[in-house]
Amino acid sequence: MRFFFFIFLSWQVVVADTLKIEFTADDSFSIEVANIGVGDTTEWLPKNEGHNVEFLAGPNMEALPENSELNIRHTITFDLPGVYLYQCTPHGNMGMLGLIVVDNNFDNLGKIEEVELSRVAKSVLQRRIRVAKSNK
Ligand SMILES: [Cu+2]
Repeated sequence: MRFFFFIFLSWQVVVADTLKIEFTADDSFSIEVANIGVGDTTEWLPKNEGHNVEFLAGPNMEALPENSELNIRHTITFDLPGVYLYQCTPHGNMGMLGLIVVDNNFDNLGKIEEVELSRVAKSVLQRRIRVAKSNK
């Protein structure tokens, strides 16, 4: 389900979305690649146990979004355009990772591809990147 918040700025209307992503029973995120806009929020829901959200890279490497503890609801609002890579800490090596692309901005893709990952996770990441680009 999506919630819309309307903000009226003199003559234009900005719509901020909340995207809900669940931890699935088969150790994955229900939405693996999310293309969102600046100011949109992503909310991870602990529908299944044993998972969390850990950010590995983003457009500002000095200030990545917060990680979450296991089994809790987690909400992040994305104000900076770019690509964000996150994983589930216990299952990242098995490829439980996701991408958030804010504003279709791929400027920091090089940094994303430099993140050290297991072989499985690396190939999963390459698939996610292809999907992200095709969603553009
Ligand atoms: Cu997990």
